[in-house]
Amino acid sequence: MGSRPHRAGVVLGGGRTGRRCRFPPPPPSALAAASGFVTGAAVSNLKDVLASMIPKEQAKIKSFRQQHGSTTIGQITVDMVYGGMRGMKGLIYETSVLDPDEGIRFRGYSIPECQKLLPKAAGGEEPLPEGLFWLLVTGEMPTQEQVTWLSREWARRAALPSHVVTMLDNFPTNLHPMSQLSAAITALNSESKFARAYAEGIHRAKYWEFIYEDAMDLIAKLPCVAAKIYRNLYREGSSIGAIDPNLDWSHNFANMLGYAEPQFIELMRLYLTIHSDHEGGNVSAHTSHLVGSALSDPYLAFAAAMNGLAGPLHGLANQEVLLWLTDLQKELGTDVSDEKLRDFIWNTLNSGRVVPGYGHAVLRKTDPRYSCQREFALKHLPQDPLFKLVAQLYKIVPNVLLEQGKAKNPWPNVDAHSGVLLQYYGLKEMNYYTVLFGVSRALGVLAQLIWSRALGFPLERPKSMSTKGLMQLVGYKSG
Ligand code: AMX
Repeated sequence: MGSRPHRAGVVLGGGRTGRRCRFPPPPPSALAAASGFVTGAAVSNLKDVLASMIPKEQAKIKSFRQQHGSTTIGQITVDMVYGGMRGMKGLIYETSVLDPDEGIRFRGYSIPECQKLLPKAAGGEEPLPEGLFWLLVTGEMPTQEQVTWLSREWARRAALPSHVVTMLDNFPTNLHPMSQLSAAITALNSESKFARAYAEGIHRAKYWEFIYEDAMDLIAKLPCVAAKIYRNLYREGSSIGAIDPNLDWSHNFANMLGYAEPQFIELMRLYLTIHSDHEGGNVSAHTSHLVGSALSDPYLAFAAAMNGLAGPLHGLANQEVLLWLTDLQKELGTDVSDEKLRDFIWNTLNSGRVVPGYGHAVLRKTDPRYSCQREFALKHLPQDPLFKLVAQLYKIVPNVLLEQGKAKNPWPNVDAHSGVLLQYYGLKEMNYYTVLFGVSRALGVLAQLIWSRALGFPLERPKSMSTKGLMQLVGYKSG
């Protein structure tokens, strides 16, 4: 694996039966930008920026570990071991930190701060995910030029190898979009520069450079894979068309999906920014961290992450929310009293199910990712009946969950709102929603994967115990 020569015959998936669309060569302006240093003052080539940062970070951590390597940072209780390791401080994840009350901070910046400070598209108001990726990788707010460089760089790397297109075209229509996404990402590892370099015996100090290349390639290709899945399943296999190197990543993605409305493109920019990262312990981030620690290449590590994201308690919750809302509307109609909603929620709970889109393993307040989507809805679709229902549920579900007294966090998470916005613009295929989450999640977990290899993190291998061993350890006496 990884030692095959790079394929020349890459295609940017055409229709299922139609002509394949060759990836157009970028115009000279894009090539100039892709060589970096387009600005004069600020360096625009992300790899150069990283190369200058990494030795300093390595030295900082070395010195820290020399001083504090044996300092204790917490206690592990028996409940934590049985309770999914909640609250256990067990891994380093540099790109973002989740505060239970305040929500996510990307390299120290809250979502409202990112919305204000990250570069926007011309005429746009929402942040560009390219900027967020730059921020996650470097810890610095990027310039407009740096973000433009990334857009062009990703456009340049977007082409899919023909075997992945063929594979996607041959999947049965009853294969879930997330399974298709995961399988396609796994198959993309034919392109892994890291796997090839490792097979050739690359020095470990250079790992990060190849992880960086794979991360950039994978992020660039993901919208093409995702759009191909969408068109095969819901648009009769029509062509996704060609990438325009002068457009940003989200705009190209929206075009390939077949959505040209400017407001939808803005929604995509916001959506792909806010779903990117949620510190390191969530299932998708932790999975990519774990699999990557075995030096599996970024394609394999990210495919594993997507299998975790496809779980209904994690990313699939956005699909579950829309299914639940659809059931609710089918049963109760659109104009529903608070009392009837309460009964419906209680029925869900009493039938042993969770209320999707509510609760969180770390958060203890309303998820700011929910709040910023609510703001978007209030601005652009305040009269949408489904948005009104979601807003009504926001007033009722937390009280019911509090009354039930089980959920530690009765407040909505990101998934309670995202589908409502998508359906408003016509993207009503709810089985597809987690794929959009997955495309965004690449930004966070791959940014971290670059740093994990740059900082030389070892194979992850926690200690497991049997119940018998744990009982002996703590001196348990039965009866
Ligand atoms: N509806 C009903 N019960 C809930 C609940 C909800 N939304 N959230 C938590 N609970 C229950 C748990 O199932 C658990 O019940 P148990 O004691 O009978 O097993 C109890 O409350 C305590 O759970 P917790 O400590 O508050 O939550 P957790 O850390 O174990 O789980 C999560 C967190 C997200 C899995 C849970 O809140 C949940 O299932 N929510 C609904 C699914 C969802 O929205 N997931 C998306 C999360 C965000 C994301 O990753 N995309």
